[in-house]
Amino acid sequence: MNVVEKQIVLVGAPVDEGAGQRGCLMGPDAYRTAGLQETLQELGHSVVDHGNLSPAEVGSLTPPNRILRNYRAYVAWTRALHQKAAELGEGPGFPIYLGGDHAMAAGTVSGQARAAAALGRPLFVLWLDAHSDFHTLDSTASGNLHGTPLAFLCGLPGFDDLLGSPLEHTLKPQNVEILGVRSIDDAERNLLVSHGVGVSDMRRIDEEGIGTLLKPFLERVRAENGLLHVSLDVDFLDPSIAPAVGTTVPGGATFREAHLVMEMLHDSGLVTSLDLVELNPFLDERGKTARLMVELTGSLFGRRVFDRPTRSF
Ligand code: EXY
Ligand code: MN
Ligand code: MN
Ligand code: MN
Repeated sequence: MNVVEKQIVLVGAPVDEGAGQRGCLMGPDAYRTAGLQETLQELGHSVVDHGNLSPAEVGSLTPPNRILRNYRAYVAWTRALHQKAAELGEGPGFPIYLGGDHAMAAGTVSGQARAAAALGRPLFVLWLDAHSDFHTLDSTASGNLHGTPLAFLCGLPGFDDLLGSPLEHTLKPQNVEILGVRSIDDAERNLLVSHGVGVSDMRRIDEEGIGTLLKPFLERVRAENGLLHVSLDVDFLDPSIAPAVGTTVPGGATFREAHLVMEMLHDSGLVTSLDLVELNPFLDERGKTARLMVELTGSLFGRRVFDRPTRSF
């Protein structure tokens, strides 16, 4: 398969205040250590590493309630990442945001959505995750803010502090597809249904096949001339192949299901930005998870073992 060269921009987002277990702040350097840049360059892409972002300066803030953990950090990271993603999203490069826990997506995806709007195109989001991350600041029981970004991005109320004003370019819930869920809280389920977000849990994936579920979503992105942001949470994968995450849930995507998703995404040519989130190197086994995430990213950018079946069976 001849690979179309892309200009890839790596952006480190050492965010770990949104997770219950600290450690995701080491994620960006774990990807660098696992050879992400070299893997992409070997495929023929040009890669520039913008280093790690810092959170924005934020004045005093009163959290809306006492349950929320590290609320100020959530605001500070969202503003910094939003600005960076809004800039990169209008440029020629392909941004890969290296996390960092999933709270970072509030900034990366909202910035990409703003850029998409400036380009006059809708932003679609493929959320690969064991969770739906669809809590509001009122519905979360844990107060861990990595459980809320997708609710913010879909325009649910109560998040105005994040960017200092109501989110202007919200995602259309019907342009969001969550694949791989197997741990959703009741409050999230009610919100997902009432907002019409596309959700395919592991049971549906088992019954119908992940490729069968992904295909119509990609066809819709293409039909609507959309841009496609992929947000890949380590816990989408089965813990046996990806242990380095603080919120493991048994029964995740297999090695082949994950590679199939990335290979189909590559072949579609539709993906325009990527988050790699929730890697916690503190919980890894000699870099096993970091290396798998790098291999999966390679599959998204054209890495193949066989271009075509070596023989027709
Ligand atoms: N729904 C649970 C909570 O709100 O605490 C678990 C959230 C885990 C979120 C991780 C990033 O995917
Ligand atoms: Mn997540
Ligand atoms: Mn998750
Ligand atoms: Mn987590």
